[in-house]
Amino acid sequence: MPIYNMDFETMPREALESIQFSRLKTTLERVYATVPFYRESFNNAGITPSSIRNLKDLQKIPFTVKKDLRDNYPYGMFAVPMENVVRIHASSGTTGTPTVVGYTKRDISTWAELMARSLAAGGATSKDIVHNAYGYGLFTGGLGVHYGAEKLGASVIPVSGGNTKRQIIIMKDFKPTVLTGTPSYILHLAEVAQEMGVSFENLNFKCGIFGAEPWSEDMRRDLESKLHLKAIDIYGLSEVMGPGVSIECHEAQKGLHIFEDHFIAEIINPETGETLPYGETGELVFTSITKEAFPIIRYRTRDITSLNPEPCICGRTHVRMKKVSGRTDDMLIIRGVNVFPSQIESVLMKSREIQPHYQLVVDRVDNLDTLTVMVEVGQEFFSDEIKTLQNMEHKLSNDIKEYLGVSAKIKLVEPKTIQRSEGKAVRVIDKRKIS
Ligand code: DLL
Repeated sequence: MPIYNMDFETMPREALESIQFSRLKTTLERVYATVPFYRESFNNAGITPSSIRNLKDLQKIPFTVKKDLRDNYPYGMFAVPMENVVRIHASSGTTGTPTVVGYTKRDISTWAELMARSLAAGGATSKDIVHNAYGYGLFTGGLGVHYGAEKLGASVIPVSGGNTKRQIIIMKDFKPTVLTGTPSYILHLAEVAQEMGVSFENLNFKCGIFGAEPWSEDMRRDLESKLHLKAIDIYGLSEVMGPGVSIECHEAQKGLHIFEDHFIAEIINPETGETLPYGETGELVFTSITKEAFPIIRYRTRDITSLNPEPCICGRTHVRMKKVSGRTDDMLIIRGVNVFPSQIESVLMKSREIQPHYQLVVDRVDNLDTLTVMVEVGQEFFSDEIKTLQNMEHKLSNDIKEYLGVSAKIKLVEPKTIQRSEGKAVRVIDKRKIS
């Protein structure tokens, strides 16, 4: 599959870094002149844009965190007058004030280019028909993929999330070849297709471009075998742009290439804020270097990953980030042991009796943290034999203890008990936070 933007995506490191530095300087000068938050934060650190003399100097600049965006709600972080803003997106705001982001015409065009690059990297071409099941609206998934697919010259079906039975009929009749959506919603689509007697084997998909939430390698294998397609991981976040910040190439599927001519990535130690070398795992931090309406400087994503600068067999030179295992704020600490929901997912999915629908309930009983894993068992295994189910629960609990070192109570539940998602799945219910 051709690389969409050969010049930039395969640029030698030295040339890439020189472009990064000049774009960074321009961005820093702009935010210093136009965004009071950045001017104040630079002043407090005793720096001005001219103190940044090379890429490493970026580390002198203070971080930006989600709270800063909330404090400047809704438009305080915008670097252009509203008359130049042509689009607004926002996070769902389930955990507080939503974060609001804006785009100029040029930002929308850059985003479309990066999404066209992404779709091409995932295996799509102008001949493809894209069934886009990411939600359209304030969430960046739907429109992000949409504009990128059009830019690539593909045909987009803007189905959005939900209305699942109708989606299956569309898949049969319109014969789309590329599927996009969150892994948890796609799993639901597969389930409904099966109920309707439709086999993905008889549909026309060749690849799926899935992201917006963590999903394990085991989930990837499950989706690939159920859907008969190649499942590609795409990453992004509204604060930095939306989908299309990084993507796996279909050739290697080994890490997600970050579009470094638009974003500078760093990995930091989340406790100390110190920048870590390539290969080490920590929190991902992004600086945007081409955005006009909503530039972002050293934004702490809370996503946990590592960076790999080695050249890739696909020819792209941009650094790759490892599949995101989870967020610092999703990490569960159960009696002192750190565990991500995606690690539990991996263990569960090794059992053939288990369906990939689960929810983790964390509580505190007598001052001790407890973890209960509610997971669905396949219809064929859901017998009335209490003993069989108890044995299964016992085995899964042992597996979790053995692989992850954490004690968990397993509760096998009937098929279709766990609520299905139309967007991002809710994996954790933390009762400690509720009470
Ligand atoms: O989820 C943008 C997006 C849309 C990405 C469609 C990919 C596909 P937000 O709603 O702002 O934006 O959520 C961003 O979602 O910080 C990660 O925690 C998580 N996330 C996104 N992609 C992945 C992924 C969109 N591939 C937050 N793997 C990010 C794991 C992901 N987590």
